[in-house]
Amino acid sequence: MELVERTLAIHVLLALMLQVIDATVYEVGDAAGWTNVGNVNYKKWAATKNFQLGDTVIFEYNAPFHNVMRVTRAMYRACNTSAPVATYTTGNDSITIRTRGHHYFICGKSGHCEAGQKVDINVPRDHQVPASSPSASTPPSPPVPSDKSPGQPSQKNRAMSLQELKISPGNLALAMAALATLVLGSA
Ligand SMILES: [Cu+2]
Repeated sequence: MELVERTLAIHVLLALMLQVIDATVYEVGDAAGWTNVGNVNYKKWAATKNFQLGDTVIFEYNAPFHNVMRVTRAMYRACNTSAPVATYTTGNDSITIRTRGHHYFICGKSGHCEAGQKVDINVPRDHQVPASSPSASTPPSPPVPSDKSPGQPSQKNRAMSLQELKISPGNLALAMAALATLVLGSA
């Protein structure tokens, strides 16, 4: 129990850190940018990427001549520009991916989507809970000092779970005793 809690807390922290470190910025279409000229294959472009939560995609284009519309899957497939979820028009639109699954973008200018100016940014959903940490992408010296800073993450964890129990003043002494036991136990 003790070890499991601590391990879990460390894994969660590690996963959060890796997520920040791993955040990548992608220029949609690379050097070509966001355009309907030159038959840029955005499907192929996206297929070579491994999009993760926290990644940012940048759409660069000549602002009056293109835009970026976030749309549903059906609208993406049909190149339907009538009711976008969101529209970006600056010519240098930076969008950070915060949710898993498909993120469909098309150009809203007439005929552009049909000409291939559409892209599907997909962050796969089949990721496991950080319990079985990503060993492949873990840096060689991650901060996993199970001896160095004993109990720090797990104490925090416990403090939170005690708060969630909504301890009444009458039970406070009992709670403190329980906490002390847990803290001493973790040493
Ligand atoms: Cu366009």
